[in-house]
Amino acid sequence: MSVTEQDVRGAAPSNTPEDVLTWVVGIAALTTPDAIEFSDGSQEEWDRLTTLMVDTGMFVRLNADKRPNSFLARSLPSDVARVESRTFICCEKEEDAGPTNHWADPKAMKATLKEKFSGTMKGRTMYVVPFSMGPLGGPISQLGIEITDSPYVVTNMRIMTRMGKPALDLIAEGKPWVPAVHSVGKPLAEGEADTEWPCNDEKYITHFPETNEIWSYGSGYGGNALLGKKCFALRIASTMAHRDGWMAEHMLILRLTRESTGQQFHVTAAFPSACGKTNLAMLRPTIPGYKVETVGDDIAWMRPGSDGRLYAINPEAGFFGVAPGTSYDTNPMAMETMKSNTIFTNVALTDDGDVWWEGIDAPAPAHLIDWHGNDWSPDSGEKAAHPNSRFTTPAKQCPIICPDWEAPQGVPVDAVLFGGRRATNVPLVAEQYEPAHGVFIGATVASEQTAAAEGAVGALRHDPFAMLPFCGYNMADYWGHWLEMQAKLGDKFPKVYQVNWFRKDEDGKFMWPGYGDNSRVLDWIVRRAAGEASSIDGVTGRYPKFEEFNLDGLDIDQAKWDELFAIDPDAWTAETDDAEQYFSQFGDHLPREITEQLGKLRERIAAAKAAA
Ligand code: O2Y
Ligand code: MN
Repeated sequence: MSVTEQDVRGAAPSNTPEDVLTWVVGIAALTTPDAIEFSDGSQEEWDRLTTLMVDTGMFVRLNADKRPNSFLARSLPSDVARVESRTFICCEKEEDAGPTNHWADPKAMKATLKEKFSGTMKGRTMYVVPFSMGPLGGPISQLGIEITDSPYVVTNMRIMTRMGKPALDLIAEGKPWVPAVHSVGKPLAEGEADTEWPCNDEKYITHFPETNEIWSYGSGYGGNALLGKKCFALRIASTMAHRDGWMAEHMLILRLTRESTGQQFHVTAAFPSACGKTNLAMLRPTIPGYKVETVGDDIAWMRPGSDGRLYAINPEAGFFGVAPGTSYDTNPMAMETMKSNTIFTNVALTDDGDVWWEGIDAPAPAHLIDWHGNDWSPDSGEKAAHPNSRFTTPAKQCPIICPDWEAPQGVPVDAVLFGGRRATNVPLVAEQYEPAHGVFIGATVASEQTAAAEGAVGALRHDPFAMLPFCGYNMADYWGHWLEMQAKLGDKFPKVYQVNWFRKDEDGKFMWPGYGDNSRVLDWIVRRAAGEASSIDGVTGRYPKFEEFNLDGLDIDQAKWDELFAIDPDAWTAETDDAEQYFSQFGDHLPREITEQLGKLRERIAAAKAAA
């Protein structure tokens, strides 16, 4: 017997508004689950669902002495990452999705989804998960409700969002909410046993920006299934922000406090995947004088405050970080955060019930259970943890979480950084010449692909504003929105910086130590914001002066410094030709200011060539 309207009304908390009930009844009629639960976000619910998943084999309970209240899940090899090729923006006009998104006609996609979701929850429980992105009731926060047939999703959402009763209470007060429907796409026949990772080979991650709806089918993993994150907080939120005059960005948020004066500075930073964003979000400075605290590691929602400055919140409540490469050496704060209350996905299991992955501090043990659930030894010849294996862990457990990370009004932003993984051409740091140049810097972000990403290793992928997979509308219109926000805030809009930690020398060695030493770059940026440091005009922007930059304790002399900032005019001519070609796909949507900035860059290259 599948869930009836009476069942929905019986399961719903008494204050559930009629519009929510009507929606849930409709989805239940379509998907025909066997049971229904409204998530309240309680400890009792977490304990019950985690125990249920341990019993069904979806979760392994980790050793309670080593990793209290923590679990391991293993997905199917066909469901290990976001699937950009199956991610759709469904708006009336194709050009509003733009050339960098997969567009689908909303009516046609709704018809497909109706077919796919029909009976998809049979044999399963439907969970109704109210959640808030951002602090509950905050002026920049937004509400949503995810319907899902995956208890894995419910428990992950409890970590990643403010989920349950308090969010439903706000919805009951009449606050707007975004409906999000998720199914793993694996109905169970009468008496059929469930698998450890139910999913479907066919996947649809769909967004309807004109009606603020999300429908996701076929995957149980990460960004495909935890719909508050990439689907809501970036794709749908970017379209809401475009309409309503705010910004939804793929950016970490950091606070730097000067220990001598207590002065605070906040920077946001956007990086494509595999550029060490989580490490920067939890940076341990190698230079004295600063306390660095984490506000967010992945997404920033920003709005102008009453003082005309831009204020940022982290809409999430947890970190969904990549495990491989994370260690006490590379990111001790992440390691401390995930000591308890954490869900691991696709890492290896040690014989004493703890987790292991490539790049963790400990050498590979003689025996592990790998992410497929098979016996593994160091000479197995395969990775024990999947390269995209993850930890889902509460942000509040981070030892350097900023005391204001949940401030409803956010933190005022002093600078915005854009980076990529670039072995050549791009200097360590460059400051914008003018606001439109800042947008040009963001629009030309590109990064070399690593093994963890879809695409050929080493190939350069354009990833404007690190938003390529996450912008819910035409990318060129998004650049136009940035220009409008800059015009609105005038000189209160934070300055933009291009950074590159990954430049290599002729021998293929990294020229910059990176990690904690990136605090030296932040120090210069903060001193620029405070009006204390000067700069030199260069081809790609304003550069720091060698003598003013804190290189204490590093083996970087003037010659090495010059290499870090070297510009080869011919290589940069090729960069501009490539940018021009990339921009051409946007046709009339490309803001005039971007073309102007390309012209100005070409003039600076020509001047550098003439001077050489
Ligand atoms: O593969 C996934 O589903 C997760 S992707 C992800 C997770 C956390 C933060 N950022 C990302 C990303 O791809 O930018
Ligand atoms: Mn991200």
